Amino acid sequence: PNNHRQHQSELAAEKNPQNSRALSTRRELYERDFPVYKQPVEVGNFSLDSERRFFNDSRQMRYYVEPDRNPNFNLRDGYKDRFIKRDDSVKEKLSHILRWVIANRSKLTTRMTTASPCALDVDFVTWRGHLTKLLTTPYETREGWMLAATKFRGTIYISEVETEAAQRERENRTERHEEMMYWGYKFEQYMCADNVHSAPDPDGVVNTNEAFCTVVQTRLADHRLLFSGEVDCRDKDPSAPAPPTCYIELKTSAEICTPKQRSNLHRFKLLKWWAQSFLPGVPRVVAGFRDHEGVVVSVETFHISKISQLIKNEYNCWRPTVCMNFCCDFLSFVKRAVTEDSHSVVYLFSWEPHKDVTYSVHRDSQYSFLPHWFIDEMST
Ligand code: 0WD
Ligand code: CA
Repeated sequence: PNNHRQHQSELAAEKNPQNSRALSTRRELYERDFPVYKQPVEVGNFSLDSERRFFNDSRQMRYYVEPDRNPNFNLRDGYKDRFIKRDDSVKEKLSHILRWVIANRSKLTTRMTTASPCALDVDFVTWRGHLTKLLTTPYETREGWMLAATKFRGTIYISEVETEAAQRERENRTERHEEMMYWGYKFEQYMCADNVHSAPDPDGVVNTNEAFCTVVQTRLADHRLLFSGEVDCRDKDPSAPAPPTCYIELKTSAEICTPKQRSNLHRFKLLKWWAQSFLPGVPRVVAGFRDHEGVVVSVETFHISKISQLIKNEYNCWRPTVCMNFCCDFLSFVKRAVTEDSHSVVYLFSWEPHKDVTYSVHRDSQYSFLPHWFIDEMST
């Protein structure tokens, strides 16, 4: 009987995209004008140190250092002896953002009353990475996702839940894959200095617990968003524009030797790079292209605002408007579904490629993710 009901609801979704229990991810449905996306404003930032401790400041900010035209960065250096890896089995959920919210609550509220503690002036609080996944969903064919949503004092908090497939993948990574994950962080070390006047230190230790995160506020159509994202570095010129415009995202990618490889970069990687940096208003991605031995042989800058032009000539390519309209419609879907305002109720949104987004409701379950200290603090 369960199967039967699910089949019925899929049929309904097919006929009626407004079906209240399911949301289609078919690209054709999101081919319309680009929605309003306000220029993101940095409202704060925070740092996580080598032991993953939170600081409400920019102590982990790093500065971009222009590399040689033909660098020779060996990304394998230090993997065995100068690498401290964050324990990614520890699920931090939204905790760092929530600590930032508590420390900066007055910046996020206008409706001050003495009678009751005021609500935040935003509809959604989440990680930038979760929004990136939403933007790329209409084009994703391999990995599904699960997002938990809780409405608390008028604001909807969205936190990822690791899927079983993602957990299996994390627990069964090959040694080669583990090492290649290190390469991205090693590239950052070759490209970034700790101070405006210092040079990168490739002899140092790579510690992936350390992070600098921006917190931005913006609006997508009628959704007021507050999210945080990790930032690799900033332009060291003191006259550079204010954050987030001075920020630079760093990437590594396999060296491009054929037109087919360039086309694949445009069709698949630039989608992810664009979505991730467009959201917080980071204007540039600097990519290091490496050979199979992990040596960076060239560096190229991609301007986020020029990416839609760059991909126009690719056959059957992704479109920014589809990404943004899907995200917008998903957030509307969440607002319609998440009706009960309670810290202990989770609406769990799930998606698998080639299926609709659906959700289930969980009370006082393993999925509840707002910590007690946050609920207590926001209740005073
Ligand atoms: O627990 C989780 N499931 C997640 C935790 C998922 C996503 C993020 N996070 C947390 C971590 O605390 C991390 O410090 O968010 C922070 C980064 O947030 P984000 O900016 O929203 O995430 P995303 O845009 O996916 O990644 C940005 C960078 C990555 O750079 P690349 O160039 O590879 O996209 O953050 C790093 C990585 O360097 N990163 C992470 N660092 C620690 N834990 C994680 C993670 N789970 N995911 C990405
Ligand atoms: Ca990066």
